[in-house]
Amino acid sequence: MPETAAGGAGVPTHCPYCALQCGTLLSPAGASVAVAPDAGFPVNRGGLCQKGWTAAEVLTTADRLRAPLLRGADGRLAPTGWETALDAVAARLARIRAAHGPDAVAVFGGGGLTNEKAYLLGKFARLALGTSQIDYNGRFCMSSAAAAGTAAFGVDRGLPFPVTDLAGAGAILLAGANPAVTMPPLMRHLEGADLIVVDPRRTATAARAAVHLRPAPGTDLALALGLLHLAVTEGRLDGPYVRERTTGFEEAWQRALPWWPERVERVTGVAVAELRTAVELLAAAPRAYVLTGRGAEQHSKGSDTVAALINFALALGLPGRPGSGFGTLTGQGNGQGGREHGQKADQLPGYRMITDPAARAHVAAVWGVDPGDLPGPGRSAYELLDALGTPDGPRALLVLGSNPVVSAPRAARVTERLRALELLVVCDFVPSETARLAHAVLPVTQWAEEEGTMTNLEGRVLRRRRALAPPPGVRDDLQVLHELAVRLGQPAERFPADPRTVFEELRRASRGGRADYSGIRYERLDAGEELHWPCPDGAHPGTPRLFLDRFAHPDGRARFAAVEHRPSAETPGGAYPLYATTGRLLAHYQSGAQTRRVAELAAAEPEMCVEMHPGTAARAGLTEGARARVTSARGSVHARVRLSEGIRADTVFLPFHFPGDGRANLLTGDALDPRSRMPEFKVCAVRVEPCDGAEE
Ligand SMILES: Nc1nc2c(c(=O)[nH]1)N[C@H]1C(S)=C(S)[C@@H](COP(=O)(O)OP(=O)(O)OC[C@H]3O[C@@H](n4cnc5c(=O)[nH]c(N)nc54)[C@H](O)[C@@H]3O)O[C@H]1N2
Ligand SMILES: Nc1nc2c(c(=O)[nH]1)N[C@H]1C(S)=C(S)[C@@H](COP(=O)(O)OP(=O)(O)OC[C@H]3O[C@@H](n4cnc5c(=O)[nH]c(N)nc54)[C@H](O)[C@@H]3O)O[C@H]1N2
Ligand code: SF4
Ligand SMILES: [Mo]
Repeated sequence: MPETAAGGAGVPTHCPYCALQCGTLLSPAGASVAVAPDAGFPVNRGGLCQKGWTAAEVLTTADRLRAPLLRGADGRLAPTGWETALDAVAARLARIRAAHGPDAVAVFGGGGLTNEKAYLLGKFARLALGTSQIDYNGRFCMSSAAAAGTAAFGVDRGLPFPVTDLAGAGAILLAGANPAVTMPPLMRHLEGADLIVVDPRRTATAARAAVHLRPAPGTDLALALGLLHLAVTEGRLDGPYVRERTTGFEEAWQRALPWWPERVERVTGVAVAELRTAVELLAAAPRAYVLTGRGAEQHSKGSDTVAALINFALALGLPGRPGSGFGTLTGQGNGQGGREHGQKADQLPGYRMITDPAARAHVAAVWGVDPGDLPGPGRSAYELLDALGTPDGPRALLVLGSNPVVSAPRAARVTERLRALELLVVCDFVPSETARLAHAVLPVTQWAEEEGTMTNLEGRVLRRRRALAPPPGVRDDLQVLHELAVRLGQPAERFPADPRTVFEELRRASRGGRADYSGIRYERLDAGEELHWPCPDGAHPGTPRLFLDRFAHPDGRARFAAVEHRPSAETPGGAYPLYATTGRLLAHYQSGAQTRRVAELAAAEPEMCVEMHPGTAARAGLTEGARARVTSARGSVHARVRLSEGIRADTVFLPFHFPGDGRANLLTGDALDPRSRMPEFKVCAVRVEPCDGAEE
């Protein structure tokens, strides 16, 4: 067993939460395990955040699901045996499919699932159910950056370089990312650089910045056009790089030309002098990076915003230059791998497009079916949820690895649609808010109880290892898919339940695709090899750095994009005078299904809060700690006021980690990015008022 920093031993694996996938060592501790950081893993170098340290607590949480649940005639969920539950679920899926066609059954996956689970889930949907209706929560997370990255570079890998490269940078622009809260151990790689943080709030990350640009929510596209404008007019364009390594500069420049700095200041609220400083710091640094997070991406123009930031980075000659670059901080534990193996509506494994005849032929051959048997593209995540239980929409839904009652936009509508289903099946290890609505709940294993692989934000493929026997009564997600597939008439060997066997098939399915895993094997990972995809054969060392010689388009060049600024779907005015934006707190993860069950984390952030400027609060008659009602055109949220001098006076911020009437998504709307279908989580118009006790 490897040594921990403290000299102990343990099973090497990775944190169950975010895409940093910090290395951890698990050692036995009573009925559970103790977590220690793995000092030998370069990404976290011995660091963990509070969530990582306390992750083991969820393994033994008091309300852990330990038996399948079926909703009975009395309307209550009651425990039952596995055979009964699987038979009932399969029979009802088959009945709905037979009566209404395969698209009447749908699947919703997650970016936290291992590569093996994501792969088998996509195969299960396309073959066992025969449905086109599968998408996943990564649509809410990475889709805008993925769309823009693919268009610009020919391939979407969040960071096309290892995080350790960031340590050599002189300047780093962080557009809408708050890693001091969302990936704390990443900050150690950013210590040497001047940070330029773009965020409407003075976050913990902004507090460490050389320059903090504070645009109004939803105006990053104008800001990025202004940065490109300044880069050119200040003589900072890297002409030789643009000529040799890119195409489309002229068209992009024509769009940026009218975005002179004073106009950008009027639209964004960011002072001209600060814009100039930002460009100067990035252009003057011998090594520099532009990185994006959800703040710039979760908009109805998120993919154009990322494209505009890529344009700026290309103008400075950063992408594909050693020690410099452009990247996106992927969010969920397997946010990267989760978008490569076919759980997305428009994709097949290997990051192939489902509409591409050659891709269909390749995957169909690996699956032993006719390409004509594979369905076409389905609805995107929000469109799928919005269609549930409607006359043309799915009547049954299987959820693995998401809690959309809390995390989907326009949550009241989505909850109503989930309630309208004939059959909702949720695989989870805790009774999430979504599981509580289900007709059948199937209890599954957790990270420390299972084997598999994850792909972190750098495209590095990692082994998740079992350190603990699962409690009696729970099964692995792969086993559940296997059992259901067999009951739906599939040959057993087509749906292996063993992760290694699934990975072997995934390798073949990915061969020749954009995300090629064919040279990666458990044996190589277990021997300590550091493998980043693409890794096209068994002797290939993997690709930690992409684009050094060429971009992934056929001509080897990166593409500038001609993009225009446009307003958000909803802007403040009238009855809703403030911007509301949403995001994360340090102590909680996502919908909170896991972290709200950890005592220390729940104590750190026990309830919903709204961050607002003291002046804005005073005008609304609110003080620190007061209970407030935040209302948008969709609904109201109750939250405790948290004052901050560092947030724009026209903006309030709400975390989305809380359930019930604390759900930030009761406020958000259904506007989608036309290209990525990303919801506009980061902008809606609200009013904030005191909430009298009677309402609570
Ligand atoms: N503690 C914690 N860590 C996490 C997670 C978690 O739930 N909790 N989730 C993981 C996942 S899945 C993800 S996707 C990542 C997300 O990681 P981040 O992208 O860092 O997180 P967010 O808080 O969603 O958004 C970042 C910042 O965007 C700002 N912002 C809001 N609107 C705008 C805008 O219009 N423009 C700009 N420029 N900024 C804006 C917010 O104020 C916020 O500080 O975190 C991962 N890590
Ligand atoms: N307003 C607002 N809304 C947002 C965002 C925002 O910034 N603002 N961010 C969006 C983003 S970036 C994301 S990623 C989404 C995330 O939101 P969700 O998709 O809801 O993510 P989680 O809360 O992680 O939900 C995962 C669920 O699956 C379970 N689970 C975890 N691992 C497994 C597994 O291996 N198998 C199975 N079967 N179950 C598992 C967990 O217990 C939990 O119930 O939220 C989005 N929603
Ligand atoms: S930063 Fe992310 S991966 Fe690391 S310990 Fe925290 S939640 Fe886990
Ligand atoms: Mo995410």
